[in-house]
Amino acid sequence: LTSEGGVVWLTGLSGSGKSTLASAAAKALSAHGMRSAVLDGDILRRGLNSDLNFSACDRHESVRRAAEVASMLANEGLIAIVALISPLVQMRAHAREIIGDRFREIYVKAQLSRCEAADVKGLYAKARRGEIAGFTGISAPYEAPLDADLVLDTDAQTVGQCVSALASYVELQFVA
Ligand code: GGZ
Repeated sequence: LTSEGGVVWLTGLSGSGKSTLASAAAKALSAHGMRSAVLDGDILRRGLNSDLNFSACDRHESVRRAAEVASMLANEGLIAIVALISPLVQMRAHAREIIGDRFREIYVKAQLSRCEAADVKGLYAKARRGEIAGFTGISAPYEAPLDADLVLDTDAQTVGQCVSALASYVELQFVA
């Protein structure tokens, strides 16, 4: 399959499953002969975004940088799979502005209570103890998308189901 290049932008709470779905979707697309690249917020923050903190202003900047890189990748014909909390509507609107008509917003939907109960990295507990200031969902806002292009409900569906839904969606949207 030859893809035209595009960006699927995964937004959701910490622990909602964005990173897992992004890397599994990349594998699924590669098995179908499509080239993709994952831009994961957590990983970007170790390098490209290592100068940024979690203030609204710095989060906005991290979104802007990821959008610029994703746009370049899409121009090269790749599917850029972005996994960033990108908590505010305005931040995602800015990403859409940068990327243009190849941008698709994917809501990785999970109840805060479930993300917090699983607390894979122990960050929610730290946030509740006040050891992390401005933690998304606890002490900083998350604005769920009202008009996402695709919703992946990770509470109701298995990882496998979400990955197939995402891979099928990408093929439908971006394969010439
Ligand atoms: C939210 C935080 C915070 C705060 C550290 N708020 O689930 P994780 O742990 O592995 O991934 C999260 C990551 C969020 O980075 P992003 O670049 O995706 O966020 S944003 O788009 O809002 O810029 C989380 C961890 O960093 N983390 N402190 N205060 N998540």
